[in-house]
Amino acid sequence: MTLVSTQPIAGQKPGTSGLRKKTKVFMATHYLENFVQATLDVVGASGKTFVLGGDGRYFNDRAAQVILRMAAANGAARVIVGQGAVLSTPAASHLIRLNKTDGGIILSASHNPGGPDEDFGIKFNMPNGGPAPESVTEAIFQRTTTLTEYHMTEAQDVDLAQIGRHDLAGMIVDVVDPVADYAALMETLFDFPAIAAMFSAGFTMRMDSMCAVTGPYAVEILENRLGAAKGTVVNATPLPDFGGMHPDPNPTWAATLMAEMMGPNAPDFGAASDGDGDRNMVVGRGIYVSPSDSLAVLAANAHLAPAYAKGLAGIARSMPTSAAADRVAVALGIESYETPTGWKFFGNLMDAGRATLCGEESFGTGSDHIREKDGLWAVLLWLNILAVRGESVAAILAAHWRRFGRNYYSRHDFEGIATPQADAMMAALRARLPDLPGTQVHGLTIEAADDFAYTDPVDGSVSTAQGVRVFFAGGTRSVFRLSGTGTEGATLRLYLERYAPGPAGLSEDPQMALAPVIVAAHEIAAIATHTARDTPDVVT
Ligand code: VG1
Ligand code: CO
Repeated sequence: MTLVSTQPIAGQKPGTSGLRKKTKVFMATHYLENFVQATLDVVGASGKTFVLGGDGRYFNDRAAQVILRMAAANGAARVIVGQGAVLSTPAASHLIRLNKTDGGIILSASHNPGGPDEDFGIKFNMPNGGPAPESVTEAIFQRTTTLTEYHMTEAQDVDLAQIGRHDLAGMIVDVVDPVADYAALMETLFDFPAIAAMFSAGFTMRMDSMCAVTGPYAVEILENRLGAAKGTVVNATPLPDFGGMHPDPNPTWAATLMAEMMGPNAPDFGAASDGDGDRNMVVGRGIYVSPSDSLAVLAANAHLAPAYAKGLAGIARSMPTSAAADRVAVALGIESYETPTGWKFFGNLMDAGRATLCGEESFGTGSDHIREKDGLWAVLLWLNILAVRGESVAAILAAHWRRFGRNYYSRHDFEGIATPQADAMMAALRARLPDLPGTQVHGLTIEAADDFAYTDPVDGSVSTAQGVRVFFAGGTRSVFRLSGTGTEGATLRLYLERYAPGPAGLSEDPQMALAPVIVAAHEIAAIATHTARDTPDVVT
C-alpha cells in the first residue's frame, strides 16, 4: 500500500446527484482519487462492505479499478461489483440493501451524455441504498478542501469480466451478475403472469434503452421473462458513449420513440430510460404521459399491483412536480409531501414508512422497494396496471383527468447560460419576492411568492433556497431554479403549471393551455433581459 501526496482540488462539490464534471476533468491527475479518498474518510472504510458499479459510460471501467485499489488500501473488507463494473443505479441501490452493506459508490452522470468529451459522475449511497444526504455530501466536499494524501494499493486490475470471488490485497471482490437480483426483486412486486398473459394476447411495446445501462435488464425482464416479442427493446446494447445519443428519456432526446408512438403503426405502449436506468418516460399509443401525470396515475392505481395491494402510506413529490399526485393523496386519504429536487430528500420519508411512492417531474418515479428512482420499475407498474384494467393508456389518462381534473404541466430548460447572468437573474427575482403578491401580470394575479425551503419531517434538517415559486390564482404556478447536475455554465429550469378542474377543457395542448403563465413567468423573471434568451432549448 502506498500513500500518495496530493493537494486539494477546487470545486469538488456534489450537486443534485453527486459530483458531475467533464470526463477529462475526472481523468486528470488525482481528481477521482481525491474525491474517493474524501468520501472514504467521511464514511469510513475499515472493515466495511460496499457496492460498486456504474452505467458503463466512458472511463467507468478504469475508474472502478482505481476505486477498488483505494478501497483495499483504506482497509475495506469486501466490495460487491457488477460484472464489467456495470450496475444500473436502481440495481446498485437494491444490492446495497439486499446485502446489508455499508453503502456503495455509483459511477454515473445519469442523463448527461458520455464519452471522452462529455460527462462523468460519482456519488456515494448510504446503507439504506439512497443517495447521501446533504450533511454527508457537504462533509465530503469539506474534506476535499483539506486533503493532502490518499491511499492506493499497487496491484493489477481485477478481472471484472468474470463472475466470482477475487482477492485484492486482502480485500474480497465479489463480481456479481448485474441483472439477476434486480429482476428477482421485480418479480416479487408485480403480477408477472398477468403481464405475460397480456403480451401473449398480442399487446405490443417498444422499450428504448438509449444505448445505456437498462438494455440487458429490459431484455431479460420484458423479453425473456414476460414474453414480449424479441426486438421489443431497442438500443439495447450499452455503449461507452451511448452511441452518441443523449440518454435523457424525454420527447426531445427520445424523438425516434416519440415518432413511432405517434405514428400509424404505433405499439400499445412505449417507454425509455436514461443513462443509469433510474429515469423513465412513458408513452401510450398516440399520447405522451407527462411524468407528473404518470406519478399521479401510478399512485391512483398502485393497489392493482401485488406489492401495493394493501395501499400506500403516503406520496412524496419534488417541489417543481405538479400537484396532480397531491389530489390523489387527498382522494386516498393519505399524506402527501413536497420535497426539494433530488432523490436524496425522499430517503427519510421512505425509511420512516411515511411515503411509499415518490416522484419527480424530471422523469423519475419510484417506491420504497429501493431508495433510488427506478425506470424499469415504473414501466412494470404501468404494464401491471394496463394488464389489470385492460384499457389503453389514453383511456386511463382521460378517466384520471375526469376524476381529478388536469394539472397542465411543462418544463422549459434554457441551457448553457453564462453562470453570472443566471445568478444575477435569480438574485433579482429573489429580491422582488416581497413585492410580488397582489400584483397582476398579463391578466394573472399573483397570490404568493417564495423561495422554497424544506424542513425534513423526520430528522429536522433544513434546506433553503431550493427554487422560487410564484403562485397565481386558481392553482396556476411558475417555478424557477438553476440545475445542479450540469457541467457547463448554468441551466435555468422554468416549471409551469395550470389546473383545469374539468369537465370542459381537459384535452388542450399543454403549451397552449400554459401560454398565459409562460408569458407571465418570462416577464416576472426578466429572462430575456438577463440571459438574452427567450426560447427554451428543451421543452418537456
Ligand atoms: C435533475 C432533475 C432532478 C433529478 C436530478 C438527477 O436535477 O431536475 O429532478 O433528481 O436531475 O437525476 P437538476 O438539478 O439538474 O434540475 V439523474 O437521473 O440525472 O440522477
Ligand atoms: Co439517471
